[in-house]
Formats: sequence, structure tokens, C-alpha cells
Amino acid sequence: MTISYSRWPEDLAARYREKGYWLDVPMTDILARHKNSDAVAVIDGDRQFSYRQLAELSDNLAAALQRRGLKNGDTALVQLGNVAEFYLTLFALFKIGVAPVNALFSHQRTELSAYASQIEPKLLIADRSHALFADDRFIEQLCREHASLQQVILRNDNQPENTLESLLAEAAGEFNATPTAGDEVAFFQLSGGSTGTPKLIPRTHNDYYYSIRDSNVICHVTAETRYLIALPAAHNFPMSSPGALGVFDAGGQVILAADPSATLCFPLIEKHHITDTGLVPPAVSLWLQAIQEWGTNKSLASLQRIQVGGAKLGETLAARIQSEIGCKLQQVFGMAEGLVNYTRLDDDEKTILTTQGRPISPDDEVWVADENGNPLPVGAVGRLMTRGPYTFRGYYNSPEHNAASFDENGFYCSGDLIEMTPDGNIIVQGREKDQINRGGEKIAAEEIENLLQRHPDVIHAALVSMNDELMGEKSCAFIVASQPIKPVVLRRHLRELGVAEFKLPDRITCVDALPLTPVGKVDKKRLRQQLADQQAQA
Ligand code: AMP
Ligand code: DBH
Repeated sequence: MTISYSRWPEDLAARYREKGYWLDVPMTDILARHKNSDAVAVIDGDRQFSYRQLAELSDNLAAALQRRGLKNGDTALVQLGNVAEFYLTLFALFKIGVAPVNALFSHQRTELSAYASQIEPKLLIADRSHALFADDRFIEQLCREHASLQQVILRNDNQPENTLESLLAEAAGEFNATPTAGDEVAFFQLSGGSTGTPKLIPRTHNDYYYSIRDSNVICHVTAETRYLIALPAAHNFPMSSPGALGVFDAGGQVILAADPSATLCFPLIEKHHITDTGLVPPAVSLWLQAIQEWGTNKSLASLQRIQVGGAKLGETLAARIQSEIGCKLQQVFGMAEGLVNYTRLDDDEKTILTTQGRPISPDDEVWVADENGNPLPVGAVGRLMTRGPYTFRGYYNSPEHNAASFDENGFYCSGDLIEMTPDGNIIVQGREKDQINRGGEKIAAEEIENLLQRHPDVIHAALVSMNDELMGEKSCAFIVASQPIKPVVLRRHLRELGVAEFKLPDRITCVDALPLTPVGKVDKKRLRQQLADQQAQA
């Protein structure tokens, strides 16, 4: 059984193969190329793993899962944090052709249940150290609700058998890898989304591996690269732009940090002579603050480049990276759906400080559309439209949403408002999608509004962004209730439903009614304006 997904049309697929973008090899190739190397691949706290060990341990896990009935074409729900087992599991699943959804460690019941409903996984791999898996209640609920679930494997489980650790230690024996073909689904990436249920993005070996290989060229990743992963490992940016997979492909070193805090990261950078990392803008602010407080950037001496993406980087902050950290900046504007833009390392200063770069591939087609879908000239602000060799052609099992997200020629409309400079760089100018970008963490307004509206006293809810000095944006919920209701009660309600903490509204305001547009939709522009006016007065 293969997983069905929206394929590229034949003519484009032929072109991508002809140009050497699609190699028709699975991403197991990334490890296979280094399987006899004793160079260090991953450092996770006191543990380190060579390439040889990564290859062997992922073989062990793959074989153990195969013996437990997992096979090519199956799917898995995986939730692991920034630990070596994240990569061991990813490669093990690639080896047996099982496509995972890698949930973020911050995800809770609502998100995991939504993913399970969409992929009907046969396998769950999770961590006892996550509050959801501290006891068996949620696992029992998942198994009740999803008859497809046959195997549950936990990390940090106090059992002698059937734990992630014990499976990694089971000798592989006669193991035959059965990866999916290059043009089949390798895994599902998570969309930041704008809809009530979070959508999944099928990524094939061909498209993902291509974006990784060419990211390595653009980002100068080599066997000498020592890359700090401080953002959530499952996120598309630290996975593939060039991320850990890029570093593995080049034979470099990945060093894991649980979070991007300066107290955790600075000592790691010093100890492991880290050369590269990827951050979101708020993390950059906190690093600069730490340098000021500690009066030195000495521990960052080995850093050659910092990539910043996930949310718009202001020009002032951008300039401070070069002067106060003393390393190169690379802006990254990417999306789990595909398209990734980078400023190039040898771009002039103005381009690096003021643009979000240009696409990876000469065959990334990017243009700017007006509201009627007509092309706009250089310098005009409009909708980002794109298709290309690593941009998906449809969300998994979502025909209606796909009809609204793509034009008739297969161009994906990302919901970003951009401007093109005369030399082909992109400047992100805003957003049309109903989403809050909270320092790089995306919140689909509709998802939270629906959850808020499940409270018996809430009649209507609208979630909008408000400006925030550190995070860029935070979220504010406007609530119409049948009786007075305290913000703490609504926050508790959301926590009880089980949703990632970063999605809880930063502010909750009760109002008598929500402003409406002439067609009767909630006028979010007006709500955002109200918040901006309040901030201006404060
Ligand atoms: P996601 O859907 O979670 O993969 O997030 C992708 C979205 O993040 C893009 O469509 C943009 O809205 C936003 N984004 C990513 N990088 C940047 C950046 N460098 N500047 C502004 N927005 C960004
Ligand atoms: O925000 C993103 O999704 C993102 C940012 C930078 C991304 O997916 C990427 C690079 O690949």
C-alpha cells in the first residue's frame, strides 16, 4: 500500500528529474553515505553518537519495528523532543517505509488527536517525560479512538521491554530495508495553518532531499559544520533549512539544545565550537540581551553564521547580530509546505539586513498576485504564489482546503503578502491568512476560536494578533459571553481541552459584540486597530 498524495504533473516531474533535482532515492541515503564513519554525528547532553552508531541503532529500531508488524506504507505518530532518539526514529521509519507525523513536543491532546484522526497511525512513539504520557490514560484514549493503533513505544518508560531504548538495543539481525520509493511520501510535515484542524503536508523523499542538498550549497554546510539545533527539532527549519538533515548529509555535527535560551546555548557553543545555528527573532533578542548583561560575547567566538527565520526580522535587530555577536546573518523565509528563501552569504549588507532572500531553486516559480489573481509588478505588495520542485501540491486528504489554497495552474498561495525587489529578493510585508505568528510559532485563529466556543458561556470568540516588542506578535481573544467570565477560567478551559501552551491567548478581553464587516464576517482588521490604538495610548 502506498500513501496517496497530490502529485506533481508529469511535465514538471520530468523536468525536475532531468535537471537532477529529483534523484529517486529515499532519504535513508543520507545516513547510508556515512555509515562507516566514526565521526561524531549527534551530541545530546552527555551522549554522543557517531555516524556508524546512528546507522546501526536506526537499523536496530527499524528491524525491531518490522518484527512487530510495521511495514512499508504504514504511518506513525511520533512525539519526541530535542533528543538523539528523534533522528534515530526518523531514520528507522524511513528505512522501513513508515511515514511519521512528527508532532512538536509542545503539542497536547488536541493536536495529537487531530493528527491521529488524519493519518490513522499503526504506531505511536512518545516520551514518558511528556505530561500527556506520564500515565496511560491518554494512550488508552488514543487506542480507543483509533483502531489502527497497534504498537505504542515509549521513551523513558520504566519497563524492561518494548521501550524505545530496548528496541534500539535489539540486534538488527538479518534486516532488509524497505524504504518507500523516492517519489512516495517520506513523512508528513506540520502546517502552521489557518484552519480549525491542523493540516498535514505530505513530503516526498525526492522533494525534501533536493531542498536539503541545495540548502547545503547555499548555506556552506560541510563536514566541518557544527550546527546547534535549539528550535524544536521537528520543525521544518531545523530539520531541513539546512537543519539537521543537511548537516548529516554533509557529514557534520549536530548539537542538541532543549531550547534557545542563552544560559543553555552559550555554554554549548563554547564547549562544542559551534559554527552555525538557526533562530527565531525573539531568541536573537534574548541572546543580545544576555551579551549586554554579561558584558561579553566571548563564548560565541566560534559562531560563523546565524540563520534567522520563522517570523520577520526587523532591520535594527538584524544589524545588531553582525555588530554585537560578530558573525554573519542569513535571513530565511521558509514554510513547511515547501518554498524556502535565503539571503546568500555573499549578498551585500543591505540585502542581508532588509530582505528575506530568494528561493533555493532556479525552478522555484514565485510571483506576486493581486486579489483577482493577476500578476503585480516589482515593488507592489501582493499575495505570494509559488510552485516548484519541493513545494507540495496539496494538503493530505483536504480537497476543499486545497481548492482554496491553489490556483488553476497549481500555484500555492501561502497567505503571505510580499514584495519583490528589482534583483529578485523577497520582502515579507504582511499576511492575509488568519493566523498569529507568535515569534515564529504559528497559531491558527480558527482552531483556538473553536475551542473557546466550546465553553458553555462563550457565544462568540475572535483571536487576533497584537504587536509585541519581544515576540513580534502575541494573541488577543475577544469574547462575547452569556455571563461575565474571567480570563483565568477560559485559560483553564483551553488547558483542559489540551492544546499547546503557546496557543493560549496572551490577552482575553470580554466585549458586548464583535464588529462585523458589511458581509457579516468578524472585522478582525478593526479589532487589531483597536489594540494598536490602545497600545499607542499606553
Ligand atoms: P509554517 O506554516 O509553520 O511552516 O510557517 C510558514 C510561515 O512562516 C510563512 O508562510 C510565513 O508566514 C512565516 N515566515 C517564515 N519565515 C519568515 C520570515 N523570515 N519572515 C517573515 N515570515 C516568515
Ligand atoms: O517558519 C517556517 O516554517 C520556516 C522558517 C524558516 C521554515 O519552514 C523553514 C525555514 O524551512
